[in-house]
Amino acid sequence: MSDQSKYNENRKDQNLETFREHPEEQYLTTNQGVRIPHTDDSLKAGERGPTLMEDFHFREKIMHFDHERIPERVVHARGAGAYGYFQVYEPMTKYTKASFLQDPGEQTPVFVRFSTVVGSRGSADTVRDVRGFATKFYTKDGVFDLVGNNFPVFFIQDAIKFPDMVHAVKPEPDSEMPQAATAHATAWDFFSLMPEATHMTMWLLSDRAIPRSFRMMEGFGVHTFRFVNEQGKAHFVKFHWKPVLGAHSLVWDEAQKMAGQDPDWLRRDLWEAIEMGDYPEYELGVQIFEESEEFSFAFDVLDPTKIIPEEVIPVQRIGKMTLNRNPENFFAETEQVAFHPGHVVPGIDFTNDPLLQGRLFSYLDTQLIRLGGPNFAEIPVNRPLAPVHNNQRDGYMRQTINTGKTSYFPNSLGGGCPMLAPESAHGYVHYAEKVEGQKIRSRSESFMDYFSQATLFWKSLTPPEQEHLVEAAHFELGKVPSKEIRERMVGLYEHVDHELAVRIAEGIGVNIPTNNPRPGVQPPSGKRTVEQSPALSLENQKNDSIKSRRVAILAADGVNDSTIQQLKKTLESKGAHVFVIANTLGTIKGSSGQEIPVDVNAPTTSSIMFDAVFVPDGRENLSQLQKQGKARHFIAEAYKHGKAIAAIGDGIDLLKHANIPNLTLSDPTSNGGVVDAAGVVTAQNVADLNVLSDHFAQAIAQHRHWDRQTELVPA
Ligand code: HDE
Repeated sequence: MSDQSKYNENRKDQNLETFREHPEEQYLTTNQGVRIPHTDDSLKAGERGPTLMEDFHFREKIMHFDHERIPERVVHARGAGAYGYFQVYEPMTKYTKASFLQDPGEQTPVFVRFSTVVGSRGSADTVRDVRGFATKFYTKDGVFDLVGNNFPVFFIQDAIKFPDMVHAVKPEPDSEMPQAATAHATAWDFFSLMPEATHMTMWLLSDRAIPRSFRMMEGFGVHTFRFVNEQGKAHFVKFHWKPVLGAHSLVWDEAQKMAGQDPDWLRRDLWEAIEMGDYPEYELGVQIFEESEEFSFAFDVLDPTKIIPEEVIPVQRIGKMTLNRNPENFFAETEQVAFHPGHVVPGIDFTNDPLLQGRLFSYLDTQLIRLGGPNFAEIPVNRPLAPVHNNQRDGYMRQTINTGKTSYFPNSLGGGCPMLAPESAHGYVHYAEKVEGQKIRSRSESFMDYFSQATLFWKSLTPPEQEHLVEAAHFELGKVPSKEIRERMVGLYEHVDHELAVRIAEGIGVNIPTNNPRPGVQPPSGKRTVEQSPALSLENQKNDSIKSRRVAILAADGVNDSTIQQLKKTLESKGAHVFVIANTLGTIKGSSGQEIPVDVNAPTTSSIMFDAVFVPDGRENLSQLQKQGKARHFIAEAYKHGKAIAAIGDGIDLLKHANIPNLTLSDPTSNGGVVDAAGVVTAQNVADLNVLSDHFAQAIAQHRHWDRQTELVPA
């Protein structure tokens, strides 16, 4: 097979090219292709007279504009997408016949859309919310959509509760407030009455709900699915996405400020990373287990409010996805992409998870209202690369010109075509699961342990992560006027962990209810689970790289330019991006007289846009920076947010003027050496710059340093 014909990442790109419009060197035309010489004035009867009906260009232009909008997604309205490809590491033949999981030499094109859930299309990116992580694989055997989230569990167990849940979390219906947030009465009213949501609310209150970047976020298929192999044997499988950069989060203060300073933070980060060649990468992970193990766990594997701890069933990393191309048109691609958990390919099948089963209806249905009819699969981004032949016909906006006389099966006039595909020709055969039962509207008792995994989550966090969770609860529940609701929530958290409940109650003016029966059942004893799962803590994530991290250098005239150059060189060689920030754009003058280009001017930025900050030496530089409240605030805020900070020589003076109590800095009387105190890296002697740069890089890779006293920092 030649490289050209091999199934590879370019396939989808080539397929899209048929639909692209390129305006370069072209004349302006109407939709009918008639060239237009003038588009600034409508056709009128006299210069000051009425516009004429016959102005077809005017009518078409306005008509099209009037109809530019389609309904936004009822949930996950705000999102950002990217193209890329997936490659499996080893054939997964033993478990699944899915074609894209067989050949390590093959690249399967993908389109991914990341999203927030609650906010509308124009809302901010950094709100406290779940993030969607939906992947469309254009496989040889048709489209497979893995429509996941960045949390491995969900609020509810049965799809029939979804409209209630979404109505509760969305802006309240009378005032349409608040935007894009769960910190309001109806959300917590609902959660407080739905004990099954308790586990998910813990994730929502945790740092996972404010990711640093879509590129540093895990993804989860949530439900248990099935892998089915050539022999028809099935295994259960849970899907995970593991970001190669590790999973990292913002802090809440930063997230809130960012919503004002750059509401597009996450989509900008994704876009710019791809433009700069920092391609986001995620490994596909699977937890695979035998059907015979279905009842061996202390929870029901069909219950979407439960994880299978990685310490019970390890996550095998089976392949890697690389995102390497931004869309060319947001509406055509990111807005019109239509995901559906029911888009599966041979080798992947469903389970009876009642949330999954309900989703199988909802996603197809929602496309009808959103995209205007049943032909949405013909929209370029949605088109499979596998050929499509069937007897479905017509409908709004039909693109395909089906040839021939027959649109029914069986037929003889059309030679029986399109023919039925036997399993050997990759026909999809549903897994023959044995099912029987009485019609019954109720829930299995095996779904009714609502708390033990919320406890597992709490116990798996480190103390700083626990503190963030408690602070988040103070914020979220602090916005709930009803004392009864706040008290009910504390009552639920009391069943998770007494200390958790006490700490939350302290901040929101309620006591733990005295009459607080535990709803549901206790988990069965003697079955597989763990007391603690280190994999749940973000602090156990990979922190060995500073790739694509943003480092600010605060500078003014008189800065030591060779310090800047050297530090830049070291950090950029490790993949970071370094920005010189000064009061104005243009250039500043270095101490050697050299002009240094300014990358960002101070009025447009602040510390929250960076992962780390460096203050170089230079006497004049320092005397200017010390007079700038913004520069001092930059340091204090970065300190408060746990970020790596470094300064050398007299640059250290700015740290002293940043109002940070009890800072440990390198000793001015010592001859040399680098001090690294909780991610604040300093050296008096400029000759130590190389050692300092290495320490600084390690501090940046740590992501955040929580072992600091930040309460008194005024930022
Ligand atoms: Fe969704 N969800 N969902 N959801 N969901 C939609 O489909 C729904 C659920 C998820 O970037 C909608 O095309 C129901 C879990 C993502 O285009 C809608 C239930 C998970 C996206 C819908 C759930 C998700 C959606 C809205 C409960 C993680 C955005 C627009 C049974 C595993 C996809 C659309 C994109 C979007 C319904 C629960 C993930 C209305 C009924 C659990 C990532 O069909």
